Amino acid sequence: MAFALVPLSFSLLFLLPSFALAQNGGNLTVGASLTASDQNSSWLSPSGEFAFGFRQLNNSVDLFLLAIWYDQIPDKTIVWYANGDDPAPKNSKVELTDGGLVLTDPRRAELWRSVTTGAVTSGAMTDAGNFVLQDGHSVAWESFKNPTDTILPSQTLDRQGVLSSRYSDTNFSRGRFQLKLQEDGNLVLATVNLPSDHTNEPYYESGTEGDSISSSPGYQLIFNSSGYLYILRENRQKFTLGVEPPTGNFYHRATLNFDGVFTYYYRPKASTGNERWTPLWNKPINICQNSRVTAGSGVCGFNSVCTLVQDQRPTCECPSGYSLFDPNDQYGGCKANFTQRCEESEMGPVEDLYGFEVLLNTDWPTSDYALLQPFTEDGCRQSCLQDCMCAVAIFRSGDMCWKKKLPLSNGRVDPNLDGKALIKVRRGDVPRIKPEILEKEKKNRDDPVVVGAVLLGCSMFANLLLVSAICLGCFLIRQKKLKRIPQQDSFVETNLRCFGFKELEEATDGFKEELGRGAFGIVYKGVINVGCSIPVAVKRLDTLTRDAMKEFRTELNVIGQTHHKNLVRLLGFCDDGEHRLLVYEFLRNGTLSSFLFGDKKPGWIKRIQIAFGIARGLLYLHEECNTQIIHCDIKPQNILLDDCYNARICDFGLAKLLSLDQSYTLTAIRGTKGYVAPDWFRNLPITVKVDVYSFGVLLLEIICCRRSVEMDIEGTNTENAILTDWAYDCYCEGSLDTLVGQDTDALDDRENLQRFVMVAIWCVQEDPSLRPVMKQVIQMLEGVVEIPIPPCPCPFSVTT
Ligand SMILES: *[C@@H]1O[C@H](CO)[C@@H](O)[C@H](O)[C@H]1NC(C)=O
Ligand SMILES: *[C@@H]1O[C@H](CO)[C@@H](O)[C@H](O)[C@H]1NC(C)=O
Ligand SMILES: *[C@@H]1O[C@H](CO)[C@@H](O)[C@H](O)[C@H]1NC(C)=O
Ligand SMILES: *[C@@H]1O[C@H](CO)[C@@H](O)[C@H](O)[C@H]1NC(C)=O
Ligand SMILES: *[C@@H]1O[C@H](CO)[C@@H](O)[C@H](O)[C@H]1NC(C)=O
Ligand SMILES: *[C@@H]1O[C@H](CO)[C@@H](O)[C@H](O)[C@H]1NC(C)=O
Ligand SMILES: CC(=O)N[C@H]1CO[C@H](CO)[C@@H](O)[C@@H]1O
Repeated sequence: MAFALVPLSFSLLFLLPSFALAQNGGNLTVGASLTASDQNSSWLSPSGEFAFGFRQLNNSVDLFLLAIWYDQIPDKTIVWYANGDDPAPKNSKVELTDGGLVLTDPRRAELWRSVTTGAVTSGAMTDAGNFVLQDGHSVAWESFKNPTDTILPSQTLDRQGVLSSRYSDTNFSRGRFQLKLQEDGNLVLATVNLPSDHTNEPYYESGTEGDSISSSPGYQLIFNSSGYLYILRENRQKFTLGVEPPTGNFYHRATLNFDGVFTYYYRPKASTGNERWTPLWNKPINICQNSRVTAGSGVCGFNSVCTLVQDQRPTCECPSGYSLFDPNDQYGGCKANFTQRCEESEMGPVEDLYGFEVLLNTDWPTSDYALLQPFTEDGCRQSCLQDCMCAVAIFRSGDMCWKKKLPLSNGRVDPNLDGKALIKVRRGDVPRIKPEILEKEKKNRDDPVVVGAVLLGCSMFANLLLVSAICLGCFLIRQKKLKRIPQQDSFVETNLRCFGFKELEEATDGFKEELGRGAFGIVYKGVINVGCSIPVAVKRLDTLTRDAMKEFRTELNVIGQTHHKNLVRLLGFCDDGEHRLLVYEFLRNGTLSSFLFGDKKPGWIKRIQIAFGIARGLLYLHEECNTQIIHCDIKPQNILLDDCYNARICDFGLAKLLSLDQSYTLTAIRGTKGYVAPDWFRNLPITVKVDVYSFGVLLLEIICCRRSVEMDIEGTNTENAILTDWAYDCYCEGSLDTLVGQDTDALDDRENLQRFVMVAIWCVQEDPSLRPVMKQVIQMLEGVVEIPIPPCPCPFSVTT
């Protein structure tokens, strides 16, 4: 209880002075007015949390925006605005009249007016952030029913309701994106063809239009007062958007950002100095790679290329030879700074006039007008060069040449493209090479690469036998309590517990019992006390580089938001001076490695269940959690087993930190033919397919109960040394018996066995584009889809 009291009394203290301000804006009568000037002029809500009034526009000190904002946070985030398209000059005035709110400029010309029903008698700024005009006892107008780009708790959006983005972070004119609850009940995000209202095909759909047979159509978008954002269907069922919001003393908002991403944010109400708006989830997951869009320019405007950066927000960049239409508007599209005239070919060889810049894995999927196939890259270049329509040629998959015309639309970086864009540029008046872009391009590709270090992970659990978790139940209850209490220093923006270094030093008895050694450092056994003692595994990351240290909290947020029964739970962390540690739940049944390769071969059914568990965990990381996580180090030492032999993936989400650590280089993994996908050595982009590869290897190990590489087979049996090769040979010869040895359980279940082997062979295809994604893997494992005959995993290598 002591726990609960501290923050409560704290927040009371916090609120008291605010009540004193209440008389200001709680209840306004007709005639009240505000003037736009350098002085603060606003009406506060009774608690003082929200303010209505004038805000000076950043880029122009003499222009003002009539807005509603959070008044008690330093950045005073704006949640509603009236005159985005018509900024108000200094000394403009907003007045509460019986006809509603009226905004006029100093010459009394009307800039904006609330369209009101009935005669207004009073107005008030509420503590929910809603500005309400009353007509006697009914509502004549409210800002909640006339939203701009943000929706707040206790606000709803009816059918045909729209959120409209602003033009840029600081320009509140109507922007290029719109969120709408359509008449049919579907919630969609779409680009708008400004200055008209026409929207293009949606780039996100909730799929709640209902089909009258199995599902009921959406009726309202509801942001309820506990922070849940969901679509209420006609039959009262809820379709929840995104993940559960944190409970406690937080502000919540969901905003259609100016770049088209609809993001749910939260931040602690209490000010500790370094809190910020933390994105909890966003729609769509990847705004750049939208396969459905066919019309419109795409997120970045015409001729531009979209790349996803932090918090799943897009950035846009012009290819070389192109420059921004509006140098101040990164998202406004690009223009070519030359035009190729078709008559030019008569002026001499086109080769002298034009050349190509290459961008890897870049595509404008909706701009092609011709496909040449089969075709060589040289042929492709020649063909585009000679063709005055051709602005870009995409050469992909080894034999396809797609010719594209201007304007190029929906440009994006797509790591799965397996190809390159040849961008036609004019020689002479454009620089031959634009190193920044090529360099940047390379960086983007390398980004998810977790070089090296991939190797050790949490093999520490290997030797481990149990210590009992007597009060697990007690812990869970405790955890729940902890979650509700927003203690300033105990949590990052997630629900993770923050430990002091001293505390963990005590918990591990001075880092006494070592469980194992991983890529960064050592893992120790510990016991933390949260009312009762629970065993934990404490991972020390003391060798992080400076860059990685900066990323630490970001990554924690990602990991802290994961929640799946096939993942090891992160309970807390320590970020204290020089020390960075992670505190995981402790699983006492050891690693998959010790389970599979121990003395006794474990049962077939158990093994199948484990394989499914791992597959589901990976599917979650790849597709279902808020931020896509590529594990990059799937291997049996990184799979732990809980009391019920459920597979639990550990060490996920650390890949980013490892990649920042320059001391781990590619060479460190070279030569270890094991779980590492060949993509790593080929300088191919690292995608989820590297995990699929590792999963394939792991699946074979689970089937055969042997390691992927048997180092100590000498002389006699070397052809079996590499499990993937051997398995493919056995599969081709139809001799699955050889593969599983004396495992009668497996042989009795031949159908499943055969299927599992086929899936594994698909997963270990050397060509990443041939490998299935985890969703398909699971469908194939379950037998709900037919599995095609897998090709040889390494078509290019010479077989002896
Ligand atoms: C606001 O003021 C008006 C006029 O003084 C009064 O009639 C009304 O009851 C007040 N409303 C509230 C909520 O105090
Ligand atoms: C304006 O507001 C700021 C911060 O809320 C305050 O420090 C300042 O004194 C105010 N200025 C006037 C003229 O009220
Ligand atoms: C104005 O600019 C400052 C710094 O340039 C920035 O921190 C602030 O958020 C901007 N304000 C608005 C309303 O955009
Ligand atoms: C905001 O952007 C629009 C569209 O580009 C432009 O017309 C307007 O002048 C901008 N407003 C401000 C205040 O910069
Ligand atoms: C908000 O919605 C959630 C999820 O449906 C529900 O659990 C909660 O009780 C609701 N809160 C309120 C205040 O209605
Ligand atoms: C073409 O664009 C580049 C930037 O992309 C610029 O540096 C170059 O000067 C431009 N050339 C012409 C002729 O406008
Ligand atoms: C290796 C190991 O610790 N196995 C244990 C896994 O969990 C079951 C059930 O709790 C125990 O019976 C095993 O001994």
